Amino acid sequence: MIKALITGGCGFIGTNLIRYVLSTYSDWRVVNLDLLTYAGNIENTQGLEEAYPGRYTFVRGDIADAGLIDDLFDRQRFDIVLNLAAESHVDRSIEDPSVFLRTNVLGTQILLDAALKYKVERLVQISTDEVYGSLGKHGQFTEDMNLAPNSPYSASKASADLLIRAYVKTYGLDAVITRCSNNYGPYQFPEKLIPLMVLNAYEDKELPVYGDGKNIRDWIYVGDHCRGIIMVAQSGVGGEIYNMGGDTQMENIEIVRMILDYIHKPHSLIKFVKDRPGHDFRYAMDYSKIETELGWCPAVKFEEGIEATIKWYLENKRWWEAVRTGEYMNYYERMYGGR
Ligand code: NAD
Ligand code: TDX
Repeated sequence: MIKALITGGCGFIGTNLIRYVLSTYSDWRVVNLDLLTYAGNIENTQGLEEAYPGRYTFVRGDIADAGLIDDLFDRQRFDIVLNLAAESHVDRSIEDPSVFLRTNVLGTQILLDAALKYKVERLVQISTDEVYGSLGKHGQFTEDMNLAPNSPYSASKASADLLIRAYVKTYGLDAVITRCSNNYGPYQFPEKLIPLMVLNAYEDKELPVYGDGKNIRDWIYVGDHCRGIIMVAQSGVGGEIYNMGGDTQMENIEIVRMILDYIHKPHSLIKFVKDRPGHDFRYAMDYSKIETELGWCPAVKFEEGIEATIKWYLENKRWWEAVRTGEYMNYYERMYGGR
């Protein structure tokens, strides 16, 4: 049996990852450590204890709580740690960077210390394309590029990546970093572009597009990312970094129009609003390293993935009504009211 700690397992990617691991690898046991912040939803993993007896456990806790982490690692003796716990939304990091530093930087360092102390065989850090900064019209990010983060969120993720490099070099920790482009799919919190636009379109609300809508992201279906994370965990080389991308560069406005067309709503719902400060223009990933070395490439075509995702939101109204709490409504008003 492989004993894995997955942090942030009640969030978007974590939920998809845990479901993928439990259903695909019968020799993996998973402990999910999640603080259940506004972005974490215990309902996402409901039923897993019963569906996979003895293979899934939930622990509520903070990766930045050194005492709790030490105790958990001491009791569980993990073989592998996959760190997805994070504050993940750029706009929130612009409002208040402090919690991003606490969770994304300090929390990672506490996990690294525990991994060293309890001789974890491998730690996988789930990082992001945003650490490389922004591209102009041409080119792609490669793993050897300098880090040039532009938001407090991406700066916190880049800081964690640098800490990992230091723990590999200084203490000989076996750690690998994955850097992936924008994910979409089921269970994504409706503060991010795609679910926010789907729900607003469904409810005939305005669709707030930042700036001129011409910023470009490279979209990947979350299942492809999860498959890549496990490949890196199993076969990646310690100390290395692996980019993943979806081969789908699209302007935000194109995606918003696609969503409206799919739900049969008019383009007149689109509202161009004040741009995000420091808004990165374009991300694009060169994933040839993981393709050549580990045989990974994205499998889900955007047209299929986006259709399945929109369908999931339309069929899971109860899920998104429950996550749009008072906190969410306040956030929405602060972010978009009068913008
Ligand atoms: P998310 O915001 O949906 O989920 C984050 C989860 O972490 C939540 O369940 C939350 O409760 C938990 N969490 C937050 N702070 C915690 C703490 N201190 N201790 C324990 N748990 C805590 O995020 P996501 O989109 O699923 O992203 C997961 C990871 O993948 C993040 O590290 C993010 O940087 C990275 N990533 C995301 C994307 C993307 O497009 N969403 C792309 C590349 C990389
Ligand atoms: O209301 C909106 N209007 C809008 O035009 C929102 C929420 C977003 N946007 C634009 C901003 C971006 O150009 O859409 C694009 C995507 O925005 P987000 O969904 O906020 O994602 P992004 O900022 O690209 O970051 C995402 O990808 C990398 C994730 O949130 C990160 O966690 C991940 O690391």
